[in-house]
Order: sequence, then C-alpha cells, then structure tokens
Amino acid sequence: MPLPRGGAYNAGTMATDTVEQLHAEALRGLAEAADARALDAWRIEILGRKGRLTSVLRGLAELSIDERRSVGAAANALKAELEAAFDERAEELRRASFAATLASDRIDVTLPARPHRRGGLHPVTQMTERILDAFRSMGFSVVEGPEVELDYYNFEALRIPADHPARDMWDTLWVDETVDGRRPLLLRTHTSPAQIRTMEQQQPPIRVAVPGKAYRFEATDTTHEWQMTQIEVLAVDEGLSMAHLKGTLLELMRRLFGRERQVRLQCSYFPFVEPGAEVAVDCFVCSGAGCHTCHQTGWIEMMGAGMVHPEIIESMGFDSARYTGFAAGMGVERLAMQAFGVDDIRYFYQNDLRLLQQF
Ligand code: FA5
Repeated sequence: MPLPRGGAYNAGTMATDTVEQLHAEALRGLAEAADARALDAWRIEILGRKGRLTSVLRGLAELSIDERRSVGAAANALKAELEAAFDERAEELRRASFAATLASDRIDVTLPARPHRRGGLHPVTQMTERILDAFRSMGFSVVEGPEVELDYYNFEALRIPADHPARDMWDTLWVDETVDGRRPLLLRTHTSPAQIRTMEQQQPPIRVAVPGKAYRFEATDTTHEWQMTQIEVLAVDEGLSMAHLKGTLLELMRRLFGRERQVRLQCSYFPFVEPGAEVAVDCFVCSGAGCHTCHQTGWIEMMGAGMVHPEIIESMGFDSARYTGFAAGMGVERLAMQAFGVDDIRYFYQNDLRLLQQF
C-alpha cells in the first residue's frame, strides 16, 4: 500500500496518525531489508533528504503551535528510534554476511594433502655414481674435463693425426669456432683427452676417473646414441702392467654385475694404447646366446682399454723406462643397460616417465 507523503499532513490528528503509521511501516521495511543494498534503499526512502520522515518534519511548519509540539516531538522521537534501528540492522546484516563468508570459505584442515611425487636420479646418473664409488674405493680420485675440446687433446696428443684412419672411429661433431683463429674445436668424441690433461697437471703416481658426456655423429641403434656418457680411468705408476688393468676391470665388473657374469677381454686397436683391448660382458638379455640387443654376438661391448702408449708417456715428460700406465674408457649407458635390464640404449634419453620411474 503506498504511504501518504509527509507534505500532505496539515491536520494534527492526521499527522500524528501518519507518524504512527510510518513508525510501523518503517520498522517492518527495515526488518525485511535482507542485504546492504535493500538497507540503503530503505535509508533513502525513510531518512533521506527527500525521505518520508524528513517530509513529515518539514511539514511541521504548516501546523499550529500545539500540533507542532506534539507531532514534532513524536516525529523527532521516531527519527532517533529509526536511526538507532537502522544502525542495529546494518550491524546485524554485516554479521550475517561475515558468517556466510566464513561458512562458504571454510577449509577442511583434516583433508589429507595431495601427495608429492618424489623425483629420482636418472639411471645413467645412478650408474655413473656406482662406477665412481667403485673406483674411489680402489684409490682413484674423480676429475673432470671440458666437453668442448681442442682437436689437439681429442686427437693429436693421443697419436691420432689429421690423416690417421682411426679418426673415422670417432665421427666428429665440429664446433664452428676456433681458438686463436687456428686451433679447431669439437665436441669431444670420448673422454680420453682427459688422460692428456691429467698427465699435464699431475705427476705419477696418478689414479683418476673422469666422468663426462661425449658426442659422435653416427647412426643410432640399440647400443649406439649420438650423446653418451663415458668414464675414463687412468693410472700411471712404476711397474704397472696389463695384469693390473685386467684385475681392476674385473673387480669393477664383478662389483657391478655379480660374480656370475662373464667378462671378455679381446685384442683391439686404439692409437694411444699398446696393447689395446676391448672389454665385453655376456649379454644380459640372451646370456650369450645371441639376440637383437647384442646384435647376435652374445656380448655387449662395455669399454676400450689398454696400456698407455710409451710415446705418450714420454711426450708428457715421464721416463717410459720407469713409468707405465693403463687406461680404459667405458660407456656408462651400456653398463646401465646391463645393470638395469634396459634392452635399447635409446630409451634413456626419450624422457618417458614410465621407464624412468622404474629406477
Ligand atoms: C673409446 O672411446 C676410447 N676412448 C676408449 C679407450 C680409453 C680405449 C682408454 C683405450 C684406452 P670406443 O669408441 O670403443 O673407445 O668407446 C668406448 C665405449 O664407449 C664403448 O665400449 C661403448 O661402451 C661406448 N660407446 C661408444 N660409442 C657409443 C655410442 N655411440 N653410444 C653409446 N655408447 C658408446
């Protein structure tokens, strides 16, 4: 029902009735205001500059003195009451909205947290550490060398000159830059340059193990990748012989693969050792019968090895009549294949979590 406007009150009884009516309706409207916006609309309608109560108060001037006294007192009392009721309702709504926010934003601290999956070391890293631990326990220290290497250390100083056919064994990725405009750079094709760098810096007795990446431009298959990890070992001392090399490598292989694995040393050629050998382990997939993984040979080649060539011992400034040395360079991925039962080297760098999570 529309409310009569205050300006229409020109009779005392009418005005007093209207104040009473306004009293009841305003309190009802206030109780019905359910949110801040409704509350504000109520305030403008009742207490605003052009609001209904304000109009009643303005209309007082048109009343007689007696009426003005009684209606004015009632209207002012109503104003004070409505203002207090407004504040109270505003506080009530504020509390209700706060309670609603608390209820809807509630966090259940008893819910179990989402599990964090723990990462693990890559199998090749794990294998590298196992091999280095074995060498450390045999008295070798671990050093490193650069991946971008000078032609000199990768080939020349290892008795592999530019026209030597052995260069084909290490199909090379060359770097488009040189040092001093004339010394060619490459991605090292093996870790053997570390032999030369070590002998330049250390005096016998020398025992080092050098882990690192090596790169070759070659066709990939079950046992060949472009990027591989090698560990070079070098020992130089008085009286070292092939027996020390063999004993060291057999001990390593047995620690890694157990006593029952077969290890084979076969004559091989590397320009920087004399004699040279190739070390293979019987294939873990077929136990030597021949299969896809071992290219039907029954063996997986793990490393090249040999006695450091006397010419290299001499070129490093050591007396080759007094000092001899042995060296080996092993493919960590090949050893990891054997240790973890991975039948294709290419799996290691495909970053497929289904494989990597198994180690
Ligand atoms: C060499 O790299 C010699 N520097 C090893 C050496 C060191 C001989 C010291 C004598 C003295 P070779 O090219 O055979 O040799 O590689 C050594 C080992 O690295 C191999 O037995 C194999 O285990 C691994 N390897 C070689 N090529 C690859 C490849 N493309 N992918 C994965 N592993 C490889």
